[in-house]
Amino acid sequence: MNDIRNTGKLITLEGGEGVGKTTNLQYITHVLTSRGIDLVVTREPGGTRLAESIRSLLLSEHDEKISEMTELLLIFAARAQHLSKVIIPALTNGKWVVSDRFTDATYAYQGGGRGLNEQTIAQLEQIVQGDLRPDLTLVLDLAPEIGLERARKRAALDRFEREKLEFFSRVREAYRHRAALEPQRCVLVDASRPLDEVQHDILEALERLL
Ligand code: T5A
Repeated sequence: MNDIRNTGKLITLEGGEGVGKTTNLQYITHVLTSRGIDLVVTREPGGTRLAESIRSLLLSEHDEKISEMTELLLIFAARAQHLSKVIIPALTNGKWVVSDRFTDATYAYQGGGRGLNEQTIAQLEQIVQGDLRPDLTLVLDLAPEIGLERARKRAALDRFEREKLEFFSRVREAYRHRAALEPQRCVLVDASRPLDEVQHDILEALERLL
């Protein structure tokens, strides 16, 4: 699917809870727009009205437990909608897309966290995305204890954030594993440092892409 692109690039921002994705998304937007890049900023799960409804379903508590496979399929259903309505049209028109989370989150949360088979995720990735992969993925790395503390201070916890610490340790390991597997695409950023140091690394990665 990479041949659908004109000149647009896909940048994704990843990491566990409260690592600073939203904060740094604003910084990335500022850097790219100040270079005159036409940009679409979006998020997963979500990014379209229908996909945002799936997000609400995924993040809220229900009296019936959502099975791991249901969760996985809902995430890819939201992604299919997001790709067809937002990401692919933007890239085709030469725009850059910056997404707060994408498929690495599925490998980290549903694969690492929930223990679903990586091959199953890879199959769904191929079905839903074809060959489309991000051009750059910034993986913000932080001990889950610190990230959860930051998230707790900010807002009420959602269905994922109520998971146990071991779940988030597995998520972190899965992210680190993916970053190590694909060093050309992924940049692992130590997010435990002050924001200006984190953003220094982000800027370097963006400069390389520019
Ligand atoms: N999900 C998603 C899956 O399970 N599978 C998938 O495939 C996908 C796509 C979505 C949930 O869905 C799950 C994972 C998630 O649980 P989300 O809203 O994207 O949720 O993710 P959250 O991690 O919940 O996002 P948050 O908004 O909680 O965290 P952020 O955006 O990483 O953190 P941010 O920027 O809000 O920062 C948190 C606080 O820390 C401060 C900020 O000021 C803020 O107060 N901060 C720093 N403080 C000190 N030093 C720094 N360097 C700091 N950086 C930020």
